[in-house]
Amino acid sequence: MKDCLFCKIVAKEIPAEIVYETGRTLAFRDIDPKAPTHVLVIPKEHHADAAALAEADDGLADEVLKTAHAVAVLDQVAESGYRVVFNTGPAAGQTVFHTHAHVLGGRDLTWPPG
Ligand code: D5M
Repeated sequence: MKDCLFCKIVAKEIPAEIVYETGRTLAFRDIDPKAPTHVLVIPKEHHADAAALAEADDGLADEVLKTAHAVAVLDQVAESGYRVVFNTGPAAGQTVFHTHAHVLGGRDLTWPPG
């Protein structure tokens, strides 16, 4: 999608530190990490938010979650525990409207998040 930051990362028009990739998903390190592991997992296809991704109803949301787990294994945080977060909508803090799962780990995470 034109003018979408994460579509530009998929198209390799903007650089990113890619850590894992499947046919339909891409995982790259967050530019402003909030934990030792902070990776964003996106569907390569543009969906504005998690609700739109769920609506796609073709297994893509499953693939995003599987990629999130693969990232946690790669970064060696799967055993100790990690968090997967989809900020959905402005009040939840979503700033980039190409849906993305934040994969956070490598430190003790507090609950509830702010
Ligand atoms: O999360 C949007 C996230 O996207 C936020 O944590 C920063 C990150 N971000 C923004 N630009 C980039 C680039 N260019 N590379 C990597 N990460 C980036 P949200 O849930 O929408 O607030």
